[in-house]
Amino acid sequence: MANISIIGSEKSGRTTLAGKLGKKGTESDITLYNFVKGDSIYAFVDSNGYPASLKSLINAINLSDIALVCIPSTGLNAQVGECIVALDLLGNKRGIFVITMSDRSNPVALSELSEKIKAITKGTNLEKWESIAVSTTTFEGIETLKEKIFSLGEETKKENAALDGLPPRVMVDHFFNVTGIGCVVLGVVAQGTIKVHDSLALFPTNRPAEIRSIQSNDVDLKSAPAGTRVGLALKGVQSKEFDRGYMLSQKEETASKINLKCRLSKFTQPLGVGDAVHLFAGLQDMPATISSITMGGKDVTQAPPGSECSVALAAQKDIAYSKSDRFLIAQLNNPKQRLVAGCEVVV
Ligand SMILES: Nc1nc2c(ncn2[C@@H]2O[C@H](COP(=O)(O)OP(=O)(O)OP(=O)(O)O)[C@@H](O)[C@H]2O)c(=O)[nH]1
Ligand SMILES: [Mg+2]
Repeated sequence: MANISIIGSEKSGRTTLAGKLGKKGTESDITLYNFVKGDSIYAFVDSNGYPASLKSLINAINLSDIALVCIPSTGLNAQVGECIVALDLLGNKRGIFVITMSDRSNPVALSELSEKIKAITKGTNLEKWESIAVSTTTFEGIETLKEKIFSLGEETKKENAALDGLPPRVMVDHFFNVTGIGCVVLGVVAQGTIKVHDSLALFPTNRPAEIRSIQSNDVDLKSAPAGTRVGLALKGVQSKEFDRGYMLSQKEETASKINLKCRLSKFTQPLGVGDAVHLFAGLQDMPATISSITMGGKDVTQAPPGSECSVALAAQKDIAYSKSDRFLIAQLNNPKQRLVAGCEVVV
């Protein structure tokens, strides 16, 4: 199983590409497309709410191990920049730059664009990512792209296998009531292996829930390892108790006041004490206020772009998280550059 986000700028051919790579499933501000190859399932997540919704982008990235960044053959733009900053601040992802609509360009312009991509990603986590030019009308590059996705998929499978033995955690992205079954949630096993009859709890509310049944791509399973996109029927909770990003697990940290170690984007405005920001934690997101900032052990009122600092922050609701989770701080009203910082939790 591999989870792959399809992100990139507006009208860059994301949805058309998703439709060529898989079969459409659940649809909201993120839309799922599935493809089965032998015993491997590839779940694509189209960030169709982006760029209007930053949440759609961040959720698609956080739900996947591999990102396809779509860049139209006409060239780079601010939205591609924002996607690159998001991936860099979240770190540790694999991915491919997909130069879309290659039929509207020519080989010289396409190779110039892939050089430009190399130049702007230099020094980021994405500097080694390949660029592949594709067209969904002539099918140029589609097979090459698929082969590359399969090989990255094999790498992530191995990486996820190393997480199978950890305590189970499921990130929930959709939840609803099914007549005759009850509460059904969709999501990804972030770590560990879940089993039918597991007694877990829903966080941040700490409500007990038992796994009644597990499905992946409409097939019933007895257990599901890390990295599997699952549908779960649950006992003991109702779908209305859920919110996007709630975690099913044995134990999560839950707090609304959090200390974060932050790396500010080079392209952001300074971050100041008292600033109203938007916090992304896994698939959860909420308004928050910066309570204090320290740099090099000293209290400061502002942290400049590109700097590292520690931030104490008060969120509007409880957040469920674990030590290994990455957070993002954003300014949703900044038209130019919404992403402010990538953060790790200080425990
Ligand atoms: N010529 C050509 N047109 C394409 C290709 N891929 C997509 N298009 C067209 O480009 C337009 C945008 O494609 P979409 O797939 O909707 O792009 P998107 O990024 O999902 O767009 P939004 O979600 O609306 O931002 C559509 O009219 C497509 O038919 C391609 O490879 N070649
Ligand atoms: Mg679309």
